Amino acid sequence: MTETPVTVLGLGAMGSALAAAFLKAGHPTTVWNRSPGKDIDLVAAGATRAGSVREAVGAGGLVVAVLLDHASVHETLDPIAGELGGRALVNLTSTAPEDARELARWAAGHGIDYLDGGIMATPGMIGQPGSSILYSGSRAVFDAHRPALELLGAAEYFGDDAGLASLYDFALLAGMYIMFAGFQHGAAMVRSAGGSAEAFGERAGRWLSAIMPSLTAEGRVIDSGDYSRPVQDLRFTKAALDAIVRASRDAGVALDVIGPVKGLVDRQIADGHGAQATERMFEGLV
Ligand code: FVH
Repeated sequence: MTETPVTVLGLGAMGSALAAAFLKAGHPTTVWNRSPGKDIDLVAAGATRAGSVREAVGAGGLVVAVLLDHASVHETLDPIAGELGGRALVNLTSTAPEDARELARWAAGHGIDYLDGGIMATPGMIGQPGSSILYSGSRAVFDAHRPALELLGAAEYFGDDAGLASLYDFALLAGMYIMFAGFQHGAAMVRSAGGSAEAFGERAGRWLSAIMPSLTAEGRVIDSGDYSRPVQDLRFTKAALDAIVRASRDAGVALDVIGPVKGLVDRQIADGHGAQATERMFEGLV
């Protein structure tokens, strides 16, 4: 077998999916998990079980960590940092950008070549179209192991600042969570009239898909900093949001989601920007 050996540390839902993808493509794959029992299917499929982290990284090749959080990465790797010196480490554990940068400094201090990653996929999507993983940190690790990384999902490199991948990851997730909260607000309004959330989900999905392409143009306005030629000005948006807030109240729906959005618009208007483009809400966030 000529494929690079890979060690996967952490066999939760995501680590197991990643290890399965490496195995399927013929990479000799060594697996380790803190608690026993999660490697049974992988070992049956050809993975090598490691009894300790030291034994796992001793297998050589690329080391991929997919643990719960930043603290668990240190807890797992600190005792064997010496063994990782001169090796490539890809950390796909979700960590805040500053935590990723701290790990990159820690790795550099031990001579470890460190690449951080943010997974834009659920375990079931790994290796399927639609899965993508954002990387930053060591360009050398990214280039050397790109074929293996592409097995998991489309691989994109953001730069040598190790915090960039998680910055983009969390920026995308922030948008996703706020969009889901917006959907739930709408579903609560619809329920007040006996409508089902499932049917509303189908309708909302179509509506959101139709308007999403406008995000690029919205971003262009924000980047320009010129809000003087509004397609929709803040006064217009305020009238719409005031009506939505009134309708929400009447429907008995809490204002926790829509209230802060209205607050951003109200603040811009109070500052005298009512005739400017609605995109100016952005300025209240930075
Ligand atoms: N699952 C998903 O959809 C998301 C997609 C986007 C990226 N995330 C991140 O991936 C990391 C792992 O997620 P996961 O889904 O595999 O998570 P779990 O199934 O909960 O498994 C967690 C593993 O971490 C091990 N672990 C926890 N604490 C420690 C520790 N102190 N020392 C060593 N290992 C630890 C845990 O081991 P055990 O509980 O089975 O012994 C699991 O292997 C995560 O950052 C997501 O945010 C996934």
